[in-house]
Amino acid sequence: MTLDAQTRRDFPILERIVNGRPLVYLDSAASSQKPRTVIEAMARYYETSHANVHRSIHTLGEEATELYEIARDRVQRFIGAAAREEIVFTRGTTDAISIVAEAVGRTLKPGDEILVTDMEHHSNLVPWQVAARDRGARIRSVPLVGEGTLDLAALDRLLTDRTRVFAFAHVSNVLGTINPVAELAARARRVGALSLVDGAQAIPHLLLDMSVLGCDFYAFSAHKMLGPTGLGVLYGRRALLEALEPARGGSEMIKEVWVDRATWNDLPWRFEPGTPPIAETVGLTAAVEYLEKLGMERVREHEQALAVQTVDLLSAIPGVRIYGPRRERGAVVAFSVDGWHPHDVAAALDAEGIAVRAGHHCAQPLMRWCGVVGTSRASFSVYNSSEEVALLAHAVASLGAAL
Ligand code: 7TS
Repeated sequence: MTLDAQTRRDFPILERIVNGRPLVYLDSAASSQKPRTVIEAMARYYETSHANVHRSIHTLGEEATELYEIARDRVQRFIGAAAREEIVFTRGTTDAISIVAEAVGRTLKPGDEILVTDMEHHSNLVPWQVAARDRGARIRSVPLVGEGTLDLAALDRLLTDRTRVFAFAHVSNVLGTINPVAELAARARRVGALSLVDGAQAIPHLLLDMSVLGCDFYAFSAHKMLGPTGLGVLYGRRALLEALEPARGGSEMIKEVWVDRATWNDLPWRFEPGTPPIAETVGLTAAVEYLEKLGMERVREHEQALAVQTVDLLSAIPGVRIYGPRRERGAVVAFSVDGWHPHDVAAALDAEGIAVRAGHHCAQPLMRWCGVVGTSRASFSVYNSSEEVALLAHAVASLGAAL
């Protein structure tokens, strides 16, 4: 059985009729849909166990705390982290990157450099710009070559003893390029730089193992991996998190407080000030269980096949341009249609019940490299089918014919 045939019925929203057609949801890179188990786990939590965490010794408080901490264990196992202390819950990928950028930012000196790449999402650029701005530090960027892969020769020149952090995407949200994380992290380490990986588009698609990747920090969002919005994860190597002075304060992250000073809590709570998104972690546990049951190898294979089928079908249509590597890619395919603004492509597809994203995809430097203001983009998850890709290709082909 294909993966979509197995999973489809688990996603209630996919039964929707949109503009008179059955919904074809090809925008999972922006946010994936949620299986019933995730929706029900969150509802059940609110109906039976809700209370604040880490503060109340009453039964509900203890149940909520246990569910919250179980989620941490599940995430630790899912990504192959060495210890539960290495899993910090955040509000999302953007928030996870910002936590590191703010903390490292306080230690930057004039002349220090932050290295990024030309394919980054704004979430992995702007927090670094803010961190560097007041410290006289400088942002440098690894250019792209060929179909949109990192220029590894340039990387050799750009990574120097001035580089404090090398921050890069695991999978590009536009090109679908899969970057060689282990190699990039090892190169960063050789010059004494920290490595931070934006895993927003990798976590829903690839089997991850932090012990193999060897990066220092890894950030991702629950809502792109079948889980709820408002929750993300920052993985950080324990010794580094221990050494990092938290930039954000409040309850939960402290041990003892006086009016003018405080001591910090243990990891990972040191980086989790305030009441966290609790129901969302319960939802994430259900999402992780769902993905584990499918098996990430199978997920990867399915989504890769859909992406390759999309590349093949769309690139055969006259006037359609595809961005990014042809074969080895994540679950996204960005494209443009001659004579059509990307928003008009998305609107025309929406009229047929097909949801794709159009615009700059929060990657304006990359759009400049592509030489466009925006693109349309189809992206895939476990519930998408080969038939849906064929419907997309048919609809895109008829746009060309309509000119
Ligand atoms: N990094 C990458 C590579 C992303 O694709 C996204 C979201 C983010 C960071 C930010 O994640 P957030 O959960 O903090 O918002 N990407 C997209 C996208 O491609 N279309 O909509 C959101």
